[in-house]
Amino acid sequence: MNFHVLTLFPEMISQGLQTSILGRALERGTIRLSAVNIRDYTTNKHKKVDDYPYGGGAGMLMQAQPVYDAWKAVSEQIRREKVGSGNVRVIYVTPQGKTFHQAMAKELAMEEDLIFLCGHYEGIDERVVEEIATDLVSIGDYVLTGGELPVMVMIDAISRMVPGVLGNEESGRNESFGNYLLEYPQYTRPEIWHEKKVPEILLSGDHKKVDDWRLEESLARTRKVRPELYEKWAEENQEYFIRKAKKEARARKKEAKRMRSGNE
Ligand code: 6GU
Repeated sequence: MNFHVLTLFPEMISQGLQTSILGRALERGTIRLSAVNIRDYTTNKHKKVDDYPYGGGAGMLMQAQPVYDAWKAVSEQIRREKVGSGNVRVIYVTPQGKTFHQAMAKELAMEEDLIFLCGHYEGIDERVVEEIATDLVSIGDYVLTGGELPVMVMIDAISRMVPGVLGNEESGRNESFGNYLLEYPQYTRPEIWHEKKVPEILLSGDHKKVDDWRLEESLARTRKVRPELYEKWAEENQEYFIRKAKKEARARKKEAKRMRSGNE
């Protein structure tokens, strides 16, 4: 996966993503990252890239020319290095976009190249956005000073869906949102900490019981904190509730039988 980021602050992107798991993926070449400085493409002799908005209003806007030329240079470079690759998606990160989510990360992880465009100041001249952006994406309902942090968030989420980035292939799948559920609580050594003991069942070695316990914890957590996610899961997993009801009925029957035999 090749990430290309058009930004006024390239060092923020390259420094922000070279640590830990993504740092290792970058070293290995599982993902590649190039942060392109939009300012390098301005034709203005003072290197200016912004100007006042027509119609007035607060702040400055990024001008179309440097953004367009930076995009063009990157697109041409991608085309030169690839054989017959189709149009590369250009993701403009903006609070005006659709909200980013896990399924989007998974889908974008299937692309060979992705171009991200970071706005700054009050945004970018609409005409260049219309011309080059294929997707408008936000990371949530709050306003940030620029698109760099959102881009790093998206690149992180997308990268961990790229095969080979996570050491343990399992951890990409079996986790929050992959199946609408929040993850269950986890514990590591020591067994007792601040007088709190690790739940007994996790020490039992009974994998079936551990899995059941974890699912119950996930469900309880999700239902409490994210009821809308819980409802979605419940809708798609009705057989789980049927199985559970049957199991409980069996347990009641067994208990009743035990009580009867005890009374005899
Ligand atoms: Cl993508 N950009 C900015 N500037 N602010 C945001 C955002 C993006 N997503 C949420 N807030």
